[in-house]
Amino acid sequence: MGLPVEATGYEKSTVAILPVPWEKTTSYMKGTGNGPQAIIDASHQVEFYDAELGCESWAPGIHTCPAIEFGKSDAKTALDKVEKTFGQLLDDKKFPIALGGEHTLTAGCVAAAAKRFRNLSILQIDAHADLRESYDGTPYSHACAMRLSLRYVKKLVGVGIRSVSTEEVEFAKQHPEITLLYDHEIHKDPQWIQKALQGLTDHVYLTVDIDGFEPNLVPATGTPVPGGLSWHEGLDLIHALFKNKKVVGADLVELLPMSSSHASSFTAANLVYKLIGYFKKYPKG
Ligand SMILES: [Mn+2]
Repeated sequence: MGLPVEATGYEKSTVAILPVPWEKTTSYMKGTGNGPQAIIDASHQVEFYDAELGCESWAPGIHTCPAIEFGKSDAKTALDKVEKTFGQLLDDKKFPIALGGEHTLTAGCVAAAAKRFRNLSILQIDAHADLRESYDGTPYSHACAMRLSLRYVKKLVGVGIRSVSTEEVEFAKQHPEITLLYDHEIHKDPQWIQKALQGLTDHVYLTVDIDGFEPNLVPATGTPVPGGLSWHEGLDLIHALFKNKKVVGADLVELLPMSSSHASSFTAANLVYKLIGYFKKYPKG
């Protein structure tokens, strides 16, 4: 954000931004590995003062970690790296926010969080259910992100879902720990935020696939789908989440920077700052 340098040190900062430029299995448009840097670049234009919260949310500091380097790692090794790095941030009592990269990386963050917070659940904002057992011949596809993450958690709530296979719908039906709030339903249901919260435990990991939002708001993503959450619907949900639950960590994934859509990167950067603002507003032991 171009914060004063004394507000970016690791020790003092309560929030840690972790760039995770992992991209291996993107199926449609490529380039999500450039997402973290684009969000960081755009963050320099984000205003410190948050008009909704009536304060500046950065104090006492936000630390940006070096990007994880994957080299020629396979997916399993990559997830182990993500788990180790994210886990260290949790051990140091930071509120970690991973920037992707493709959705697969969530499984590494969730593995780390679940080992430290028993009874963890996931709130997923996404156009896709990501519940496939395997896709394009690999269980480590972005299309399998939640299926992988379910190994570690008790409950999962997916919101904004509007692109889903028969296999995934059947899988979700057979698993009562999964709540899918379909996009076509939430727009007619004034209770949708309540329903999302009801499906979660007290400790929550938040994963935001940027394609959960409307593609006219964020066109710069690999697999855009019509429909989705508006900016304010998304913020209302996330605000209610931080107010009512302890959010232990978060990620924002699947931004695919495009020079034709710099608004997308800026939206993502603003969203990350909103997460930080809500986190600060509702401190929980
Ligand atoms: Mn996804």
